[in-house]
Amino acid sequence: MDKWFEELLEAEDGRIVKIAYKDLLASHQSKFQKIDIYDTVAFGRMLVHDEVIMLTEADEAHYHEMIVHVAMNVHPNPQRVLIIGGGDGGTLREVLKHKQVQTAHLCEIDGDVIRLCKKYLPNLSFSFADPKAEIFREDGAQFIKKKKNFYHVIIVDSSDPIGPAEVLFKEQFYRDMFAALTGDGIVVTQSESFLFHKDIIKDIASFSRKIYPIYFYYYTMVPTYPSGVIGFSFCSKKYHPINDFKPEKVDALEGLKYYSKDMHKAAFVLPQGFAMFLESAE
Ligand code: SPM
Repeated sequence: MDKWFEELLEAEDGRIVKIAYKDLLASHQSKFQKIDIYDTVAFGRMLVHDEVIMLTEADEAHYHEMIVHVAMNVHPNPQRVLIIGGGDGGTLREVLKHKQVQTAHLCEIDGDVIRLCKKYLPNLSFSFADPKAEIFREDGAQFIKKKKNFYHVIIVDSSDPIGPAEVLFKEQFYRDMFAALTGDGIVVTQSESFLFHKDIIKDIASFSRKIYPIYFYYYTMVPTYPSGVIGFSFCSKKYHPINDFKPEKVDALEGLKYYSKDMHKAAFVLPQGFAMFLESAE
């Protein structure tokens, strides 16, 4: 194993991730970011943006199932869904497993991500061909301002809060999503790791609690991310993520690798120190 990819994003904090690879299948500088796709030794194909791992085929289901199915199994009838980001297609694939979905919009700022993932990650990107899917190659922060009282569920499958995704971690964007939701809508956003990104999560929790009646943080395991875990914000106008969970909906989902009825509930159980920290965030 003589070729190694190194993710250095958090090197200043004393940690890096190294993934051995066989080949670099594609490398492209788009208008927004550098996009690389590797064939790794142990984790299948790997998508990287600006030297930060977005997904590997080995553990992408841990992320995509958990960013999607929690909200979709809490909302009683999520007919209209919006995904912001998610240009690889993994989140869209999971959304379309729900038969109630009539329209799935996906708004990805970087069309080159979609193009390359269609070619190199077919196990995720096959979802783009579904007739219920409509793809917009636009800035999600601008796209959302045009929608009012429309979506039952909005999922923000973003990269980290640097570069093109930075605006997706701001209070105004959460306010615009609130306006784009129906009266009982739910938002789920990629909200970083409770192990290493407490300040980011504290900010999101703080302004989300001012905007949404219900806010919770939950998490999943992604071994190829630097901390091994990544979390999500659950922001809801009406439905509680546990009290309004509809476990019978899980039985209809095919091909699950990580999400289950028990995992839905377990994901909201936080380590005591972080739970107290989050509770005190104002
Ligand atoms: N559809 C997959 C997109 C991945 N989105 C999340 C990427 C997060 C990568 N960084 C993890 C933590 C490092 N700060």
